[in-house]
Amino acid sequence: MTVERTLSIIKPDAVGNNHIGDIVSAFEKAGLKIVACKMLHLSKQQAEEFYAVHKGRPFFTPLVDFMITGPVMVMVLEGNNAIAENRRIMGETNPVQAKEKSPHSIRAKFANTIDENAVHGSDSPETAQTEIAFFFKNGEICPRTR
Ligand code: IDP
Ligand code: MG
Repeated sequence: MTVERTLSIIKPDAVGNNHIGDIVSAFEKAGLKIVACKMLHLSKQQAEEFYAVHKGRPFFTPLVDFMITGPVMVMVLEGNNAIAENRRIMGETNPVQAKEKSPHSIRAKFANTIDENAVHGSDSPETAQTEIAFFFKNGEICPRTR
C-alpha cells in the first residue's frame, strides 16, 4: 500500500445543496484524511485552466460555466491508495450509472446529472500532483502529526 495525496473538489451543486458535511464524512469514514481545505469561487479563467485537458470536448463550455456558478471546496485527501480510493468513493462520472453500480457512492447519493455531479477527483498520480499544486502551496498542506 502506498500513502498518496489527491485533489478533491466539492462542486457548486453539492455545496449549494448543503452536502459538504456528508461528503467530507464519506471520505473520513473510508479512512482518508483531509490535509488541506479551502472554499473559493473559481473565476472563468481558473475553471478553463483546471479543465484544460477537456478543451474541445462538447461538454467543456457547460462544465466551465457550471463550475463558476457558486463556491467550491477544494481539499487535499491523504491515505493509502488515496487516488483510487477517492475515485471509488466518488462513484461513476454519470450518477445514473453510479446509482446502478455503486449505490453508496457520493455521486449516487448527491448527484443527479452528469453535468452537475457533486465531486471532482484526480485520476492519476501525475494529475494529483498537478491539481494539488494548482490550488495549494506546500505551506498550506498540513501533515497529520496525530
Ligand atoms: P470525472 O469527473 O469522473 O473524472 P471526466 O471524464 O474527467 O470525469 O469529466 C470531467 C467532468 O466533465 C465530469 O465530472 C462531468 O462534470 C463533465 N462531463 C464529463 N463527461 C460529460 C458528458 O458526457 N456530458 C456532460 N458532462 C460531462
Ligand atoms: Mg476527470
